[in-house]
Amino acid sequence: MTHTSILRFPDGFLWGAATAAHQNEGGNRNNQWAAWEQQPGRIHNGAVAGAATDWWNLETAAADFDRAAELGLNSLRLSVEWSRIEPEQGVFDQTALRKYTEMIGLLRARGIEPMVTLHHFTDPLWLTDLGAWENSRVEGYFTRFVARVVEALGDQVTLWCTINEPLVYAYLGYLGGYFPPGVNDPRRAFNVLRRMLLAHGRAYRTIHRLQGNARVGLAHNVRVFLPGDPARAADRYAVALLDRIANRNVYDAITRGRLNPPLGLGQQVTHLIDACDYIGVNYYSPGRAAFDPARPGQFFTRQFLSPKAELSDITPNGEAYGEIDPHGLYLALTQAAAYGKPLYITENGVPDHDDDVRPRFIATHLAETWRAIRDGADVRGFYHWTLVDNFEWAAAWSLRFGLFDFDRETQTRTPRTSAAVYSRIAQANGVPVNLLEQVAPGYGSGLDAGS
Ligand code: IFM
Repeated sequence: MTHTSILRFPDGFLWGAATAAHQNEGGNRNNQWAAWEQQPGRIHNGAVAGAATDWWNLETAAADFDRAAELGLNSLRLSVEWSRIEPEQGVFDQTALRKYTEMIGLLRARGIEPMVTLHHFTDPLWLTDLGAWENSRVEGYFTRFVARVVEALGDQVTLWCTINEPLVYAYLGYLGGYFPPGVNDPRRAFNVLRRMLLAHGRAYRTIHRLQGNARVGLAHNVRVFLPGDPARAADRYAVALLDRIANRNVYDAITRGRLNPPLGLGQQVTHLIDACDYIGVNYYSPGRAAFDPARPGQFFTRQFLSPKAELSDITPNGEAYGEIDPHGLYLALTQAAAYGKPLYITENGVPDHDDDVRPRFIATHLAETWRAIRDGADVRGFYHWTLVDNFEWAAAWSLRFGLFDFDRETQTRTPRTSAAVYSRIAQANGVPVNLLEQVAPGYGSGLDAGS
């Protein structure tokens, strides 16, 4: 492998950044997160999303889209805010829909293909009052909303992501109590997750009914589990079990239509069979797992961070956000690829306030992506989380994921070194080996890159 060589990606590959409405728009007051932010003790330092990165002001959004275009990005993942579009049950706000049409137009005008997420953690308050995703009618409510969005934006959007990280929504909200509604009840968590997957299937069918050339998937937060002690059979069992619950159950649902325990009894749901055109992989870090007989509530498993691993920034609960392990992305991609669908890496990134890890993080995760493509995974795009530091839910502004540093007081954006690194990769449609060598010395050895 020479230093002029490149880990080349397929033609037409989408190089993007991922964002979300509540984390970027500002001024969202009619959803359950805005309400949650008002409750003492819920959000780090009592912070709120507030003006966020001010994207509801289209001039600010346009300036950030310019930044993305200047980096050489040809795609951007963003979400639409249900509570703006349907502020009251059954009442649709045409002004909000028009504004999203304009926002998407700003992307298109810059040669940036939008990937639009239809649900990214936030629910309108009217839905919260009705029990949110525990209400048996939620599939119908969601599908009606989705149809309105597709009718309004369908001229400009064909790449859709129905729901972002249903597992995170269900488990952090109904198992950990870390997200609203702050419940801790496994039965309710599984019920919510099942309804989200069913709603995904309905949304998939609805979008295709309205738009023949749509490409529809969901974004799954993949947890790659590694055994605490690989030599211990019980730890390997813990890994297999958690992998089934956290990953395979979701893939089985949206490709084979199967609802496996604890989501169901293995029944096949017709509208979920083959209900995705791609699988969206959100990968951040792997999880270590060990068998633990003292934890029946956690399926007799314990998850932990390895003291030997490299760790990312610390979250407000005092633990690192996660381990840094690029090879985990390779494992995530090859596992998902086995379901026979194209893949998009709908999120990958790292909280790293001083940007000393991110340049290497980006280059090595993309080297592993290249390796997965070489080994047969049909990966079509990569979305770095995120463009500009944004509101990181319960951790608020304490975790910084952006290619651009963001000063909340002044709304100033400053490019980080990692923005230049990602830009070089996007513009080259691949990872230049000399860049990889520069940011991650030695990482490329053993890769057969060609020139
Ligand atoms: O900020 C979140 C995003 O909303 C969903 N995926 C993980 C990101 C970083 O934690």
